[in-house]
Amino acid sequence: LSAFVWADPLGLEAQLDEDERMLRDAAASFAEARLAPLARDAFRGETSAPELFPAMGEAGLLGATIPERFGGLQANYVTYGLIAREVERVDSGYRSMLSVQSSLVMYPIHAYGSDAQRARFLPELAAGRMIGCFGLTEPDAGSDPAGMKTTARKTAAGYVLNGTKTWISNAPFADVFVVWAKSDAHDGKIRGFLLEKGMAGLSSPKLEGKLSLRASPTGQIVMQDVEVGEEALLPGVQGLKGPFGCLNRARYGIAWGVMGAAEACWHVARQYGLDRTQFGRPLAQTQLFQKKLADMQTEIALGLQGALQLGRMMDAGTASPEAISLMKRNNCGKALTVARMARDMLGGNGISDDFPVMRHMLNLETVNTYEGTHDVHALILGRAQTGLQAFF
Ligand code: TGC
Ligand code: FAD
Repeated sequence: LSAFVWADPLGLEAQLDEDERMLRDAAASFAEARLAPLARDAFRGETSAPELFPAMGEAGLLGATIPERFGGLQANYVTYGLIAREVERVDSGYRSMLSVQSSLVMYPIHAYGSDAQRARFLPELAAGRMIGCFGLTEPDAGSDPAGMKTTARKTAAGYVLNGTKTWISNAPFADVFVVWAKSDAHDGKIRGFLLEKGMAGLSSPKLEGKLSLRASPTGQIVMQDVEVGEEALLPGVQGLKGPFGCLNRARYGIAWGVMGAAEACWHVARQYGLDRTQFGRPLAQTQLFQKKLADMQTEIALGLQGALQLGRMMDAGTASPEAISLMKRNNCGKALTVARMARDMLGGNGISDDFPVMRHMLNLETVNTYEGTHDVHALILGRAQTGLQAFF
């Protein structure tokens, strides 16, 4: 048998190929050099940093799975997950900025867009010269997006959009808005539209007062008689499977990302326990402390293995939406538990932003809620194994 590697007990590293390791290392260097120095103050000040998009673009982190001819890396889904893990190791808000751009804006334009839409938007979004956001949630339609009220009314020249989207990541500084609306020209079915900053009747006010994900600006998308031409419609999809096709990719990335945040908390707690002495011995030499470390190590090792297997299935085309729900739900819940444990293990210092654990813990409250809440994913899995619908 081999020697035990405490930080990688199930040998994740050896299951990656050379390209995956190389792109992961590049993302880790970027996150450490460019994001880590900003994270604490960004959380404290709730500051927006649109300039991070061109920096992420230059580092090749935006639209990793998009073909090279549109500015992407043409990398596999495992690589996309590894990038999310490295960025979220620093802060979930930065991963949010990245995954909205990649999975919720570039993916639908690539998968459902016209040639003209792809050519116009994808290279700009990949370079971070344009910032995108994704508007599905509304004040009265969160877990149940089928209840949305936003409408697209057909006109001779195109459509007129009316409605309000809320809790929209990147909205306050977005240039491109992927908006989902019920279209009267398509039997009331949900269709996707690409709106652009500056259109008459379109605004995106910032939501203030978030106690979570403060490095990632969140806003509304308010549409009052926004007129668009036919070229704004995403032609390739209709119905809820349009937005859900995007969510599948983003939820998958989150399953990796939250493990990065959890690893950061675990490593900090371990080091803290080695450095701090109480009752004449390091905290790390007490049984309760070691049990917590073992629990963290176990959940993270299992969560990473699950994420990797799901990534291999994504790349092979065998992943199901339910398998994605399983890993998104499990890894968010486990990451939150790890972060709460780490917060406790640091004692009073656990609540200080001199350490990242409480920031991660607060961020993970959002990540456990968005992209389908923990309980909504339980209902998706419950329905899939019983055949019984328990949503309503
Ligand atoms: P249901 O009857 O289940 O499905 C309606 C249609 O949609 C299709 N579908 C999917 N297609 C692909 N992938 C999936 N995961 C899909 N889930 C459903 C389905 O096949 C059907 O298609 P068709 O052609 O037969 O009509 O719909 P329902 O209304 O019963 O849905 C219930 C439920 C709970 C599954 C769903 O609404 C849900 O997942 N709710 C959660 C909402 C959510 O995740 N919102 C996310 C908003 S975006 C966000 O949070 C971004 S945060 C980003 C960041 O900052 O990182
Ligand atoms: P609700 O749906 O009202 O749920 C409230 C509670 O009820 C939850 O605990 C839920 O699990 C529970 N619940 C709901 N239905 C049931 C049921 N049938 N049975 C049992 N329990 C149920 N959305 C976007 O479209 N784009 C974005 O970019 C985006 N970014 C976000 C960023 C942040 C910081 C946050 C906080 C949210 C973001 N969201 C975004 C919205 C997010 O997806 C929603 O908040 C989420 O889907 C939950 O919807 P809700 O907040 O309306 O909660």
